[in-house]
Formats: sequence, C-alpha cells, structure tokens
Amino acid sequence: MINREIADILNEAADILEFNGVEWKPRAYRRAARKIEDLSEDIRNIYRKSGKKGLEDIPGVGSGIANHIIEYLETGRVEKFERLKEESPGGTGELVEIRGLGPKKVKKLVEELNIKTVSDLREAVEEHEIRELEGFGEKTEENILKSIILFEKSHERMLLGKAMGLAEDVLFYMQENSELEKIDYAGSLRRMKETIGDIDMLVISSDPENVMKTFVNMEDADRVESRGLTRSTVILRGGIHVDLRVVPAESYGAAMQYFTGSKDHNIAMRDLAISKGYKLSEYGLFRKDSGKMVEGADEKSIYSRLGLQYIPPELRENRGEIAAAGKNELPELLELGDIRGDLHIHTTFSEGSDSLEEMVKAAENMGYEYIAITDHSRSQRIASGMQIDELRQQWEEIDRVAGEYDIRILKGAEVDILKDGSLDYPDDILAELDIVVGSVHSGFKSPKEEMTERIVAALEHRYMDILGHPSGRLIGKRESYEADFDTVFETAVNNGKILEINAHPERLDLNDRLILKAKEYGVKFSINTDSHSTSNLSFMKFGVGQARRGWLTKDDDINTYSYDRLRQLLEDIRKRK
Ligand code: DGT
Ligand code: CA
Ligand code: CA
Ligand code: ZN
Repeated sequence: MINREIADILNEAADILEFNGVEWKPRAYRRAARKIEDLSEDIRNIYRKSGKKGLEDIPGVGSGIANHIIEYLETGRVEKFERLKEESPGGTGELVEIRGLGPKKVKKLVEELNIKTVSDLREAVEEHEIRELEGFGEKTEENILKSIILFEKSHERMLLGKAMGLAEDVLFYMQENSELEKIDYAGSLRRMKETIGDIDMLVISSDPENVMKTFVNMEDADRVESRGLTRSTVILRGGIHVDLRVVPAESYGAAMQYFTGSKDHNIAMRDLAISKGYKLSEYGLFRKDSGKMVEGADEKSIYSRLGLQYIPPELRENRGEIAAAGKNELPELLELGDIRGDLHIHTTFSEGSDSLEEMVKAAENMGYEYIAITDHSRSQRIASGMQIDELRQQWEEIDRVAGEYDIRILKGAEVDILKDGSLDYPDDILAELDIVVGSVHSGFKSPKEEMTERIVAALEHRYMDILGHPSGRLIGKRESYEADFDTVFETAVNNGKILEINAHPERLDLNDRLILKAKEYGVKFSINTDSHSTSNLSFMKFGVGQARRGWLTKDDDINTYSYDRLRQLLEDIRKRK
C-alpha cells in the first residue's frame, strides 16, 4: 500500500510541476511513480534491507527521488512537495487531470475565470463561459465536458485492480491482527466488476468488539465513517470505503449471497424464493408458512434448495443466469488454473521495465507452459517500438534464453495497425514471427466507418493472429473508439482470428457485454496481461474475471490450449490465405 501512496504523491508533484511549466522533471516523477507501483516488494522493506542504495536500484529512481521517498517513509510527508502545493493555485492538481487541458489552458482558466476545481469547471462549461475565452472555442468546451464526465466517473469508482489490492491488504491485516474464524469480500469485487464503488467484507467472529476495534484502527484508514458492533465503515487513503460486517455463522452463507449481489440478481432470487414458498434475506432462507430457517450457513445450499445450480458470482447480474441454473444449463466457466500461458508481454526491448529473461523466468515460475514476447513495432516512437534490426536482436536473445528455461517462448510482436489497416512490419518479417498481436494505437477519434474498415483490413491480413485490446479504451480516461463490433466479430470469425481480452486493469477490453456478444458470433478469445513488468503477470485473474462475466468456458480461450494445439491453431490461421 505504501508503494501506491508514494506513487500518488510523485504523480501529484508531477502535475503541479507540469502546471508550472517545468520541462522534464514531471516525466521523470511519473516514470518513477509507475515503476514504484509495479514493484512486487513493499518499498519499506527495500529501504530497510538495502537503504538508499536499494531505492536507487529501482528504475527511474535517482538520488533526488530516493531522498524524497526516504523523507516520506520517515515523516509521512515531503517538505518540498508540501511547499509546491502551497505555492500553486488551489486545486490545479485536479484540473490537469482533465484530458485536453494542458498547463497553459489551466493557467488561463485560473486567471480569467478563477476556476480552481473540476466542479468550478463544470459550472463554467454549463454557463458556456469557456467558449468565450481566447483560444478555447465551442469544440474545446464540448471536449472539456466529455473529459469532466470521464474524470467524475473514474473518481467515484475505483479500478478493479486497485480495489482488489486494497481488499487483499485489509484481509491479510485483519487475519493477522484479530480474532476471527472467517473473512471474505463480497459485493462487486467478488463479482469482478471492472470498477468498484465500495468494498464489502463479511466476518465470522466470537469477539466482534475486538474485530471492530482492529478494523477502525487500521493504519491505512484515513477516516472512520461509522463504527458499530456488527458494522463499521472506514475510508481508506485514496477515498475508497470499506464496509465490514460481523455475521453469525448460521447466516454467513445467506449474507454472502445477499452482499455479493448484484441487486438485480438478488431481487430475482427473492422473487423465485417467494414463488417456491420461501422467504430469502441476508439472514437465511425461511419457510414462508412456519417461518423456520432451512438454509443460511452455506451459500451453495441456498441455490440448491431453490432448485438451482450454484451460480458463480461473476454471473450474478440478472442476465439469464437464474433461468439457466434452473435448467442445469450454466456454462462451465473458465478458471484461472486453466490458463497455460500469456501471449502479450512487453520487455525492455520496448517500454517494459523488466528484461526479456526476467519476464520469461517470472512466467515459468507461475507454472506457465508458454509465453509470447510481443514488444511494440517500429511506429510506436513514444513506447520505443522496435526497428527491424532490434527485432532480429530480440530473436537472438529469445534463442539464447530458450536454452536456459523449460517454458516455450513464442517470438511475437504487438504490431501497430496503421491508419489504412496495414501492419507496421513488412510481410517477410511478419512471416518469421510465431505470433502477431495487432493493435490500434492512434487515431482513436476516427469516424466509426473508418475505424471499422481499418480493423477489418487488419483482421483480413494473413499475418495478424490476435486483435489486441479490441476497443482501445482506458477505463475512466479514454472511451472506446467507435467501431461496428458486429462487423468486427463477424470478420474475426470468418478469418479464424482471435480477439484479445486484455487483463490489464486499466483496459479490460473487450468488456463483459462485448464478450457476450462476440461469443454469439463464435469468436475465439485470448486473455493476456499486456504486462510491462513481472508483477503485471498477476493481472491474468482480472482478465479471467471478465471472461467469466462474459460466460466463457475453457474452450473459448486459446490460452488454455496446450503448446502444440496453440501452434497448430496459429499455423492454421496462416494457411487460410
Ligand atoms: P458497487 O459497490 O457500487 O461497486 O456495487 P455493489 O454491487 O458492491 O453494491 P453495494 O456495495 O451497494 O451493495 C452490496 C450488495 O448488497 C449488492 O450487490 C446487493 C446488496 N444490496 C444492496 N442494496 C440492495 C437492495 O436495495 N436490495 C437488494 N436486494 N440487495 C441490495
Ligand atoms: Ca460494494
Ligand atoms: Ca457497500
Ligand atoms: Zn501491449
């Protein structure tokens, strides 16, 4: 958690410096922040074990930033950053998070309209004051409004990846420090929704008082919103609420059922219970006539008593799962343990922070059978895409590393789909690759028809195997591009091409609804982490979560294939043309 905190303050300082027109430092701070967030080890431990030297070993962290980190670890603040905040006009940190508002524009808004916060900005947009400013105009005003809406969305809900990390920290802390028999998270987090409003936790304990005391005194709690004997709510740094309830053991299953939701699923379940002569609540399943409790301790038994197959949490969105469970027709969902490899991985050959060998080793340690190395192609200047000679060097490196490990390594690339739908390497180079992930990385605002044609052309390209992050969104930051997904799915199926489910918590595309739709067309999927560091490899569970929310089975995802079957599939794709 401390890693995230430090990343946050570095990002905040970067925002302010950027606002002040400082040139390179903000980039350096952001880079360090990203690397710190990617660390798998607690930065406190690194400092304890290896001192300042250890901190300086983190990529992007030099002596200056290391000193700031040490100051923060020791005092909980960084004097220089505090002063920066005081000296900069109020709230600008927040304003520079609005996309399309550079520092110059922000400065103008502060000076001319006294806008300091996003809500000031919203008011000014609604009053059409912005378009009157020199250099702004009507179009800018519209774009600002769109960005405000995205900003607000991302600030009231938290990314699944972030919420899961926080919840696991709280679980661990509670297990270590209090007397409890059982603790679980429920709510949207258990359903693996892509964003989380608040974290809901349930506990069984013979000493609720002790549990609550431990909970509200948690170091990471910023504020205690409410405290009671059976329910307390704390607000963690960063603003997320955690709700914790102590529940009697005989009601634990019913409480898990109720607080896992979704609300719509619960309402449908309650109606079903009534139709069968029961009453369902968070305390248990009761017979309507006698009021006798027939189930409660065990969640699965509630479903079976109502004549249903057990419904996995990810399906509980009232999208037909209850009817299917009643007819024994639920799909056997894909599981994390079914995954045999990751097919979208970056290394230091492009913008990754760990070397090719480190990525391979980490994937082997996860028990994977194969991994595809897919660094960026040559047009990706900002992400240091590979020129052809670098790609060849990478092949040599792969051949060397392959000799040292058991895991199979596929030579791949994440190749840009250029504006005209062509791919960013010539065919003879593509033909030498084992696997090609094609992604759109530019022109996100193209009209729908253009974008659709562009993707269709790529899907028809002989050497493209997987369409990477197929909707191009960054959750809360950038909307999906416009494309006719029916056409995209149809073209994929007709050409035997694979669509990626990107497991990176900032992306998670295709989303659950698009997965459901694609599945109807018979599309095959590939769940990949798009890892930029070894710690990112653990994102796989979020992709699997979305796949399960999209009702996918093991057979729908090619990452469950054996190495031989995967190679056969890739060969078949190329033979089609
Ligand atoms: P979130 O926190 O917005 O990401 O979404 P949830 O699903 O975690 O919702 P939350 O935290 O408001 O409530 C947790 C669960 O409690 C919810 O999924 C279902 C249940 N629940 C909450 N309010 C109601 C309600 O009014 N009726 C029923 N039947 N269940 C409810
Ligand atoms: Ca919740
Ligand atoms: Ca809640
Ligand atoms: Zn990538």
